[in-house]
Amino acid sequence: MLALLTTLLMACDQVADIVFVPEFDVTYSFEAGLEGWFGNGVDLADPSVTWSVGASSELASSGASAARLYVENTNGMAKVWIQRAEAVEPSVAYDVDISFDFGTADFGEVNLWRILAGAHSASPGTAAALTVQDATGNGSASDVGVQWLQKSYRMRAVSDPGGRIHIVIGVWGTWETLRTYYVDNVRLLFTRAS
Ligand SMILES: [Ca+2]
Repeated sequence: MLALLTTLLMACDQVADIVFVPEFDVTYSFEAGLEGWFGNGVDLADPSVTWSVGASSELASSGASAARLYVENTNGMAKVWIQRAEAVEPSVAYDVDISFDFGTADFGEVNLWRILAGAHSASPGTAAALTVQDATGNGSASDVGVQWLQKSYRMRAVSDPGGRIHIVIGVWGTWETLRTYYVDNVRLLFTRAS
């Protein structure tokens, strides 16, 4: 029995030896501005949508400030996000883990927006290029103000010939109203796809 157990443990050790580790592991907390991220968006006309993205000390889940996204979704279809080009190896497929804290006051089951979180070979210029995730609700049935949710997504992306993968974190405005969201404690892991 002991011999069998030892064999199993050795097998486990061997499995552990071939686990792929992230090639790039970066974090952002927006303590010194947007730290290389910038605001971007699509479908911001008819009528013109007022929006802004910046570092803010209003709220934070880590440290003293976070990225703040503000959208007056007057056309009912605005998409606004923070974006950053990460430097990786050129023309390589990566599994990309995007995790972050998402501050949202959206409550209930209706009128929620959708979260955007994507890794792209080129900067997305249309709604169709975006990666849409789950709803923006904070899980409360009533208005309890901004709550921080831990979000985590995995996707595959191929870097461009210049060695860049474009990361997008934001919101898809599916309801005609104005909203403010916060993003903090971002971690990006790039693991070479096997
Ligand atoms: Ca922070």
